[in-house]
Amino acid sequence: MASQTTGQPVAPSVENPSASESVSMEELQLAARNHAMPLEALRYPITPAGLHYLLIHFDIPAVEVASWRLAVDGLVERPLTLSLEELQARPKVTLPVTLECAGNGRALLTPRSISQPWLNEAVGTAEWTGTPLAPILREAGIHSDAIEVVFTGIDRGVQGGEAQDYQRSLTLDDALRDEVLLAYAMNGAPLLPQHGYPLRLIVPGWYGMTHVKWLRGITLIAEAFQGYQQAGTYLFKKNEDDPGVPVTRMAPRSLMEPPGIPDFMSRARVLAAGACALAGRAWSGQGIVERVEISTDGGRTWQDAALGESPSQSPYAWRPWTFDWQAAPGAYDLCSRATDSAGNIQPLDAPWNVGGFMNNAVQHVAVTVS
Ligand SMILES: Nc1nc2c(c(=O)[nH]1)N[C@H]1C(S)=C(S)[C@@H](COP(=O)(O)O)O[C@H]1N2
Ligand SMILES: [Mo]
Repeated sequence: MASQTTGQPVAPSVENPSASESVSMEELQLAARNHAMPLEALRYPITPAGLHYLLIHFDIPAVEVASWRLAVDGLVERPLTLSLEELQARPKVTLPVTLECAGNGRALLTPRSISQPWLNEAVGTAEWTGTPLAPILREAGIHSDAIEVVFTGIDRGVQGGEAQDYQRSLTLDDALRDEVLLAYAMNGAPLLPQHGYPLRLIVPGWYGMTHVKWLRGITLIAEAFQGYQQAGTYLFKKNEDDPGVPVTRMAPRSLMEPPGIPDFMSRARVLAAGACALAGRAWSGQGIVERVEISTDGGRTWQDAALGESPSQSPYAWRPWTFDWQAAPGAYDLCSRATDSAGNIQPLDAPWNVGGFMNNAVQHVAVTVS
């Protein structure tokens, strides 16, 4: 068990973006459609579907499952057309997977990149059930010229001035990994309309944009895909002239279930003095989380938390952590930070970038103990 902390009381830091530049009505419009996971839902190892975060670029499409088909085409020997029933009759896998939006933490970077203004909570873990992708690609017969696989959703819209279907690609090697699934169920029930009914891609370990919802097409191609969601965004750019590096796997992050009770407007926490069991979850797509540390003084000093097992011991789902805190009266800035098996550690400040991606800086939870 973690030892008792004696951190000095410090002024709580505030995460509320009202401290910086105002959020626009357009950002509010996006934020009202695309909700985060309320932090208290960190108590559930598997996030109830209605509490899982949501990100929908365009509209949730209407789908008639009787006429819906998945097409597998492009550089294949035998193009396939599969109904939902045919996909469900194939080998079935259920896997807990943590999904996080690549823009999680965007609104906490200064200056703020203008898009969905996430704080820290664009995350969720679900049990996804589906059929592995690789055997389907192999059945279709992969042409020797194929180097990428493009996944196309039914949804359509305009972004960056371009009318488009929502499309993302993977290299053939990434697409053929065993854990990549075509999922038709979430937490044991058919996908909800907002989560991609009837079928979505699940690419464990990768940021959210990769997991194409409302999937209708899988196309093998001989060149690097240049669609907007691949080549026009999801690039980590240090400045506007930087060609950028593609955003792929999730950087390590941990979150704390806020203790005590919240203030309605600021969401700062109020807590009675005494023993307080802090808890949260941590994940990484670049390795396994091997360590979580807690700070009660805004990241000046750290102590180890106790780590538990991920749901069903899935290497692709978050791990729970706990920390026994003896809370003395005062003001605290509680933080947690994760380290993964690849040696990545959450920073106190993540590097600014044009799109506001991959901000895995430690969370600050302002607490007043009385
Ligand atoms: N077809 C389609 N797939 C999509 C998106 C989308 O807008 N259209 N959004 C992506 C993004 S950016 C994220 S973060 C995840 C969110 O998945 P969720 O809403 O099920 O949590 O879906 C991804 N898949
Ligand atoms: Mo996202």
